[in-house]
Amino acid sequence: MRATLRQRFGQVNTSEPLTKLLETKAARNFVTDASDSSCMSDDAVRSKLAALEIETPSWGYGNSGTRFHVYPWPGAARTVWERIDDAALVHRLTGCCPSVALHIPWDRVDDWPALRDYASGRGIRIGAINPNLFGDDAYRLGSLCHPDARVRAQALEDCRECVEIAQQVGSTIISLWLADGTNYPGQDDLRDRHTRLAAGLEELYGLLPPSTRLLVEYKFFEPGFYSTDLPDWGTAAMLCRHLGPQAQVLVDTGHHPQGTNVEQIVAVLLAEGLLGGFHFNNRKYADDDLIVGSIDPFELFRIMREIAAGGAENIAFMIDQSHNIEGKIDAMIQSVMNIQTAYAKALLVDEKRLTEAQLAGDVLGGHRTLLEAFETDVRPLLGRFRAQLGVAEDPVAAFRDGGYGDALARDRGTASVESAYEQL
Ligand code: RM4
Ligand code: MN
Ligand code: MN
Repeated sequence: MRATLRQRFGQVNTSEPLTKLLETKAARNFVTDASDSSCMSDDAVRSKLAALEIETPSWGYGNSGTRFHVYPWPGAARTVWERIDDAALVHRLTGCCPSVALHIPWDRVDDWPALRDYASGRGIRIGAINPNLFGDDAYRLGSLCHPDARVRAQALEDCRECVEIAQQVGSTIISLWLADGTNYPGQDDLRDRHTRLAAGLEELYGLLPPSTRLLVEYKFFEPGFYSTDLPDWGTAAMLCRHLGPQAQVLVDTGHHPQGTNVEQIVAVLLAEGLLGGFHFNNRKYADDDLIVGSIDPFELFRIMREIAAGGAENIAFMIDQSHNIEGKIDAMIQSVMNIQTAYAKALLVDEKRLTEAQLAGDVLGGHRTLLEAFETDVRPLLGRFRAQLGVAEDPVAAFRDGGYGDALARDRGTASVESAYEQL
């Protein structure tokens, strides 16, 4: 059983001895070119980049806003069909975003095979299915952790529907974020909530077909301001380990307290076989959902460096972003490009020199080795990579100069939107 899952998922939730990972690390990193440089060759970097598929979120293409106001963007997608069109356009322009994540019920349709065919007719597929367990009045006090068993049953039913949808659209990922939490000490029993959560996740896990993974997302606050039932990676990892190999942790880069060392979380989850995927975005203060790498490109580099060192196989690279004051499509493309830039730099780390510095206790030497890769101008390399894919060197410019925005604004008009996500 374990061997089959390992083949299917690559690195899976396992307690295999970590010494094994040390051996594979050495093999993975010292890809040398003919000149015997210990950096990865240009060809090798480009083939790693070609293997990096980035999933974009349907909810990033509609109008969204803060709790203060929604500023509608001319031509923003109004329906799930238009959101798929936009995701397909991003894939056409970047060559590396072949799937789109859906949020249920925001993206609900009557005929799922028709939606799957619509997506494939546009050159993409449907990716992670995200059950939305916060958009119903019943969920005021939580979903899987709600004190009332009837609401917990409703939440599980919503999850069951998502598992069925995933099967119908050919998706193998259920990506679960719970808005569950409390606002005040004494509002509910924290230990009981944890027990309810574990029980609910166990039931959900039991519904998964063998080929499907459950990615468990954590977030330290919001909408709960006192406690969140899945507040951190440790809780998520503990629950995933308890559930079994089809459960892995999803790291949303905006879901940590200030100053958290996110790349260390990534490193540890990778080492433990528990890293299932990412929701990329950037933040300054809270869960800001800004363009990936816009505030802290060095953090993005450090995260991608752990991926470059640990292996990207079977990790779901997804964007979770919303655009409140900017256009949707070019912002999404910019995020994709920023991830690729960070990954290309990360792949250029001179691993041999780095290891030597680390073993010699050369603190500054190790640090400078990382900085050297971060400071490398990878634009020419990315230009060559994109030429090879047959897309423009600067896909954002291609979108802006290609008249796409004007055409969409003409066809779709400007919606009048009252509240954020409910009316994507
Ligand atoms: C949450 C979390 C989820 C996303 C919702 C909209 O903060 O990041 O992944 O689906 O927002
Ligand atoms: Mn997220
Ligand atoms: Mn979030």
